[in-house]
Formats: sequence, structure tokens, C-alpha cells
Amino acid sequence: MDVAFVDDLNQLISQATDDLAAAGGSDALEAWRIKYLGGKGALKAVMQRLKKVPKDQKAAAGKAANELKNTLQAAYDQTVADLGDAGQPAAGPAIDVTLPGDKPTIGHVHVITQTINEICDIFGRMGFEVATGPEVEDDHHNFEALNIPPSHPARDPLENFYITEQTMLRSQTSTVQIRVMEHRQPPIRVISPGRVYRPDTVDATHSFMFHQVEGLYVDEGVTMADLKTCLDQFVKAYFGPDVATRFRPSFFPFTEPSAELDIQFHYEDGSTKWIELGGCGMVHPNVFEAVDYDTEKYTGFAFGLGVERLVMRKYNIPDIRLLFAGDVRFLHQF
Ligand code: FA5
Repeated sequence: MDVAFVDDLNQLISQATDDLAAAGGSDALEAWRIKYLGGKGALKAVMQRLKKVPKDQKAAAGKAANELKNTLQAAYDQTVADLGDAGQPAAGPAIDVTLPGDKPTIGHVHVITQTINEICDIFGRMGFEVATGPEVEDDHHNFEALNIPPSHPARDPLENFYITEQTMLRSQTSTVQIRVMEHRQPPIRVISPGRVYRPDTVDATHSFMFHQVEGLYVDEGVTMADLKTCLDQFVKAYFGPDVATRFRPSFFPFTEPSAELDIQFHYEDGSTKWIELGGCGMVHPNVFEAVDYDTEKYTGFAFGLGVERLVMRKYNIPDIRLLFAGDVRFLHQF
């Protein structure tokens, strides 16, 4: 057998093995492949030399050359596999800068905020301005001045999120009635949207945090007829002219007389149902006394509506929890 040919093969294997061991990363590996296994590479040169090997040694030399080829190819494949994705030859630029850009997904105002804005807009057209108050309240504004005495069950720790004995997360936006009347004289026409907190058991229609819109109108000669007209107009502006309202006798310590506002819904199967939206009534004289208003001169009405209930009715949302789950597939519909 041609000794020089075999020596050259052995040298080639040793050189190729050393080079392969030193080739780190996809680019070096590709350079190695071209140098040894490529169309103009070292292996190709060996195969060319085979043609010149004397006939009687050709079979043995061919076998040695084939073994070399298989050894190099197997070593290369193994190295690529060991490197994983990093061993793949670079697939060209990852970013095609000529493509038009992807539009970023832009969020929008939450449906509850949209609804609060709409409510403010409707009452704004009736002459109501917007007032706000703190979510952490004191006993005086959340209870005392609202004619809720110390023994009243509404103060129960199971009904409120107390922070200290005298401070709590407000359980109703009626607190803002007091804060407004403390600093201003009638005529007053304000609405106050905001979050309120109650340790209610969460279900399809109840949450431990929800939103209310409070309304307060105080002037000389304000009557229950004004209250009914105002809320009826609001409901028709918000839901549409066909939605009827009903005022059901009720009780709140801070209004007398008091009522629940219900609206009538018509379903596709022809049935109807009355649904409670909130409480309302004529401001109790004790509340006026707490803010030093002349009870002989002024009367007023107040109401507190649940914003989630308004949203759920209008958009036919079956579960209040959907409003707070933060699922963009749900929120993008509004
Ligand atoms: C009140 O909170 C009174 N402050 C309303 C009021 C204001 C009466 C002014 C008179 C004068 P009530 O607890 O019923 O009332 O709550 C009002 C509305 O808030 C309910 O009708 C309902 O729509 C909503 N609501 C009450 N609890 C929850 C809850 N856990 N989750 C979602 N909405 C609620």
C-alpha cells in the first residue's frame, strides 16, 4: 500500500480532529466543514489523489479514504449535536428591516372608568358637578354624621374593613355628601364617583371592592318628585328611553323617606325582571344638623348607585369578577 498516502491520511485526521476541537461556535464550525468536507476541501483532494494510487493498492487505499470520510463526517455531526442550536450555521440576519413594523397593542380606558365618565357626563348635563373624597375615612364621615349611631349594625367589624377603631376603608360614597356640605352652603348639586370596600362574600354580583356614584342635591324646595325625575332621566339617558324605573320603599339611616331604585329589563323571550340599581331618598334632618344646615330652609335628595351593576346590565355581563380579572380578551370588547 502507498505509505505516503496513508501517512497523509493519518496526518489529515489528526489535524482535522485538533481543528474541530478548537472550533467553538457556529461560524468556526462552518469554516471547518468547508475546509475538510466541502466541495473544494481536504477530503475532496484525498479522493482526487486516489486516482493516482497504483491499481493493486487502490482497494486498500479507497477503504482507508472512505474510513477517513466517515470519521470526519461523524466527528462533525457529533460536534454539531453537542452544541445544539448554537452549532447551526448562522441563518442570515434575524430581522428583516424592510418589513413594515408590528403595531404595538395599545390599551384603553377600562369599561368601569368609561361608564363613570358617561355617568358624570349625563349628570353634568343636569347641572351636577363632580366631587371626590378619600377612600380611607374616619368614623365621623362614614357613620356619625350620616346618622349611623355607635350601636348601629352597619358599624359591625364584619361589615367593614377597619384600619383602626376610628378609621376604615369607606363602605359607601355617602361620606362625600358630608365632606361637601361641611365646606359649602346650598344650593349644592354634586355627584361623587369612587371605590368603596365591604367584606362581602364574592359571587357573580358582589365584590369586596366596587364603585358607587353618589348624588346630592340640596336647595330650598327640593322634593321627592325631583329625585324621581332626576333618576328616571338618568336611567333613560344611560339605558335608553324604553327602560322603566320603580321606587321601592326602603330604609337608610341618612334619608327619610328612603327608596331602592329598580329598573325593568326586557329579555329576548318576552319576560321582564326588575333589577336593583341603588338606594336613594330625601336627606335626613339629622344629617343637615350634623353639617349645620338650616333644616327649616333646606331640603335635599341623595342617591348611591352601584357602577358595576350599571355596567353589567348595559353590556349583559354575567359575572362581576370578569370586570376585575384583567383579562385583555374580555376588556378589549369595550
Ligand atoms: C348604599 O351604599 C347607600 N349609601 C346608598 C344611598 C346613598 C342611599 C344615598 C340613600 C342615599 P347599598 O348598600 O344598597 O346602599 O348599596 C348601593 C348599591 O351598591 C347597591 O344597590 C348595589 O348596586 C351596589 N352594591 C352593594 N354592595 C355591592 C357589592 N358587594 N358588590 C357590588 N355592588 C354592590
